[in-house]
Amino acid sequence: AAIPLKCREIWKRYGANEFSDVDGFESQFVKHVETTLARSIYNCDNLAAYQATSNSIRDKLIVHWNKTQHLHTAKDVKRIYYLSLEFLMGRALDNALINLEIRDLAATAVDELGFRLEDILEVEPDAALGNGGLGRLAACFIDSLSTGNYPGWGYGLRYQYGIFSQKIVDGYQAEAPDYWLRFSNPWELPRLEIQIPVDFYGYTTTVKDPQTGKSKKQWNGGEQILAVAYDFPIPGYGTSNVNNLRMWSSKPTTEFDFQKFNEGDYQDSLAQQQRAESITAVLYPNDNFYKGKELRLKQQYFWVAASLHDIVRRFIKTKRPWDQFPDQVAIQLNDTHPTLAVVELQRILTDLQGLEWDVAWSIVQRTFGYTNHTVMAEALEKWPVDLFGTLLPRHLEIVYDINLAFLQMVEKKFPNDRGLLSSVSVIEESQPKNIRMANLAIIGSHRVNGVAELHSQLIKQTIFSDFVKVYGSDKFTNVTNGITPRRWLRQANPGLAALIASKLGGYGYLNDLNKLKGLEQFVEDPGFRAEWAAIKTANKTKLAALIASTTGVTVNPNSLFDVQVKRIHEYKRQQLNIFGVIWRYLQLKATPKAERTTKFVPKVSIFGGKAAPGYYTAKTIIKLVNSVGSVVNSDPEIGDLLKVVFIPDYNVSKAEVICPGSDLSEHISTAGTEASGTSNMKFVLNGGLIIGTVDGANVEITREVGEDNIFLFGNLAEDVEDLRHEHHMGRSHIPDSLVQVFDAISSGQFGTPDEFQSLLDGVRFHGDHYLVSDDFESYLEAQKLVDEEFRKKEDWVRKSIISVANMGFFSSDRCIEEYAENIWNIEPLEEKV
Ligand code: B1H
Repeated sequence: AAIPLKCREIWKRYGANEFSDVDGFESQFVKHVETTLARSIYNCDNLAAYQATSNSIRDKLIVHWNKTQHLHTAKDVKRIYYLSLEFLMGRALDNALINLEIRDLAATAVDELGFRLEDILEVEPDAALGNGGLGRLAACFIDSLSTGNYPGWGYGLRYQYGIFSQKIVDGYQAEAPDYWLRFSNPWELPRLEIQIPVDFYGYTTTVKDPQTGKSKKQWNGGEQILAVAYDFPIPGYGTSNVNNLRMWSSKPTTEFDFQKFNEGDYQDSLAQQQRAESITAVLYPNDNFYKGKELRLKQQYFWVAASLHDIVRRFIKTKRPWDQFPDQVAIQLNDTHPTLAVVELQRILTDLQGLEWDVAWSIVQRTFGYTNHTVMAEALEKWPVDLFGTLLPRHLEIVYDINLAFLQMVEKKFPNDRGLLSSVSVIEESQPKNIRMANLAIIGSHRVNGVAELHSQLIKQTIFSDFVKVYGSDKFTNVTNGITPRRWLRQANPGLAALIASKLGGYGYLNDLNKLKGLEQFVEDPGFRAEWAAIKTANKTKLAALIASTTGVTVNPNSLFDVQVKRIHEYKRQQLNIFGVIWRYLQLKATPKAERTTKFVPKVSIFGGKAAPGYYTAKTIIKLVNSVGSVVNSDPEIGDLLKVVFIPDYNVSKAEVICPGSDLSEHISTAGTEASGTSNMKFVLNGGLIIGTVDGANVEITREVGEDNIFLFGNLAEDVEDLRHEHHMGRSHIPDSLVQVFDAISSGQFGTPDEFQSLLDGVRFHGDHYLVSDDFESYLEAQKLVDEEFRKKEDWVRKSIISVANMGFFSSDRCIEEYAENIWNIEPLEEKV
């Protein structure tokens, strides 16, 4: 109901007004302490100060959020919806202060109120609703959507537990729950009135449409669960545009099973309802690995159904004809996890809205785009047909109909090609049968993109080559990943960001990252280089403090900090790194004391990352790193020449300390396995150099920064297949250096060798799938070169500056522009304030 005209004057007069100076902030802060938190000057600790600060900033965001949403509705713009099962956001407060450009103001205000901003920021728990690169990419993308003034929403799940917190006990990983919602979360707006019913199970029937007289299919769901919306406002930088990230939480319906009640089973009927909450209870902790669990499929459908219902409802309000749906709505599938959306939209359009199949299908295809993030077989989603059909009986019928129409099209184009049909079919005719979600995503989308040039080429040549045959190669494209410079430079590295701003005439480069190129003209300025180097040292000192507080190991910031932080996975090859560290240790010990410092640069080898709880080999690698660390770090002969540490519980906020503090970082996946990598970009943007294989985005980083500024090694993707074949034919060659490393481990030099045996045997006897033996020597060579270059201090700084100057391409702002132009067909719209 609209407010009567005569009343609106009062509304206008008292409409929410935002603070714009220190006084204004302080008054909001105190108001929140006293009313929102019901605390006072006498019991305001850092937690309360964090909450009062966050609530004050959030109020400001909401004012902009409302204006932005109103504008988008009024202008009836096309929106992009980014569907991702993971959003690895990290902390929100510092980021909001930076994007709103009120960080200094807030720092002054909280200081005047008796607090330190740094302490307040540390109170915030990470929103860790993601595993690794895929989830963090989604977080960078929504930041760039807002910054670029694109009308864009994210849709995800509000897990009560994010990725587990990692403890190291006795050198082993132990998992503990991440209860990030322990205190109320000021960054979310519960929309308890938005409750969308989602059905599961049940059966299908054929009914007669009373209007048309035609018969049609109907799904009679068996179990109903409610999706409740929680909204996270996403501020952009240099704009007042605030987009929305909507996260669904599951809860029981208020429907009550009276039949059970009458049977006297009140307790049980309530208990069953409570189980509804388990759907969004926890994030699955697997990175790059598929596991066919029913609850996971339930999560996927729950999320997709609620999101599409929301999107469709918003479209219906515009009163446009259905064929304009793709002109108003673009939906991006972040991996295959939301592929059910293809089926659900087809169901909504046909079963519920009464559109003809072909008309509906054309709308579906024009709406979706699909991003592939991996070529590794073990990560590709395939749902058993039986499981799928039990949970979603109507959707299974639709999948079969989609597939039938598709295969008929293929058969017409390529008659009698059984091999082609069986490879592109959505159904894998195995025992038991599976639904190949990637095939469904390709068929249901108008565009498929990979996440780096090499990877986008590989998907066309390998896993999706038969689809290139069917559709031609224009359907396949590339959008190389990127990162947001707000969080990954300004927030993580305020010192470097300020130095750059002083040279480039302010912080304008933060949303126009190609401006970094202007730094090149200062490379030969010794004063500038000295400042650059001093900032790196300060950041290393900060990292050393993190290492000391989390591992108890003291490291010298003058050493070379060599970092590998990312999920622990055989394909990422932390084992190659630690074998190299052992080799270095053996060499050090074998070198006469007097010669050690001339031959070796003092080095700290820094590891971090989580292993999936069920991934035995990954956990063994963590144990080996810690075992090597405890031997090396306590060896009095070695001292500062080598330290080995494993930083526990690697997460976004730790990455913000680690990336700026590295001299060298390792991105050493078996060629062809790391689709892109994004931490490689974060390290280089913070003035670190990288050692890496010719894989993923390393290739494009090399192109941008120049071959002289990166340490590449190893076999190429095109040779991997042949090398694996050689191993399987029993023609493996373990280089002598690696034999010595294995002997040292087997001799018990790093603790009980039994538990490491399988790790070594994987290389020696089981085909060395990740080609550790093939790349080991080349890796050691590259590391040797690193030592030599690191000694030339001034040249190293030059490399660092030139690298940063050429990182403009890797801003996620550029990614979003490319998606907008080539996939979403969407324009930015800026609110003029
Ligand atoms: C990436 C995943 C992934 N690729 C399945 N695939 C998951 C697959 O929970 N699951 O089932 C979770 C994650 N994640 C990463 O995506 C790639 O390995 C990186 O190379 C890439 O940079 C990143 C973003 O594109």
